[in-house]
Amino acid sequence: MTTLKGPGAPKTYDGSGLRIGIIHARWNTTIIDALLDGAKKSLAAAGVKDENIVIQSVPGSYELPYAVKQLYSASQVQSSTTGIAGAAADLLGSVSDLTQTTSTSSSNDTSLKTPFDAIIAIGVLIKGETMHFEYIADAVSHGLMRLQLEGNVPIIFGLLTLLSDEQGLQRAGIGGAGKNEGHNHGEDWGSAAVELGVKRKGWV
Ligand code: DLZ
Repeated sequence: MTTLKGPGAPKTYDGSGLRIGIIHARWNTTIIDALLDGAKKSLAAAGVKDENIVIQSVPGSYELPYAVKQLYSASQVQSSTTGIAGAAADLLGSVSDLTQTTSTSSSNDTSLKTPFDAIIAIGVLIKGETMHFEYIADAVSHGLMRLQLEGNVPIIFGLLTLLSDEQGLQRAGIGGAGKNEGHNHGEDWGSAAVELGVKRKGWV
């Protein structure tokens, strides 16, 4: 059934060559865990390999922009330190093409050490009695947007800004008091990470 809301008809992208990072907050853990499962499910369905997914957690949503920045920087450093080995592996790969031998295991190892193709930031903010929610929602949204534009890496916006617990449960597909009502937005975030990760390698 076609719905008015949502990202439209699903398209299939091959995530088997992608490296994806996930940073999630731990506040409101029940909802977070379901969203995380949803994201992992979509990544697996698109062929992203387990060993190419790195998951880290932080206490709350406010910590997401800093953590995303550190995770991405660390993957860039990791990539540059494996650069020589990577170049050697590339060379071995082309030699093996020429001689029609099978590629070495070292080329497989080094191929895992590329910077992340996309990072998913997951947090759940539930409005309380103070202005805390507004400040965190605003700061985190702007922080993540700035990071993806300045860092030139897709950052998937997995921050739910909710007016009630039930809104969050519904958006994690576990609403309706145990009836698993709603739609798991984590699944959409996993798919968005794969699509943007693939497109990032070539828009034209
Ligand atoms: C302090 C706080 C509150 C009240 N509510 C939430 C929330 O609903 N969701 C969330 O992810 N984090 C919350 N936090 C924690 C802050 O994000 C942050 O971890 C602390 O202020 C420490 O920097």
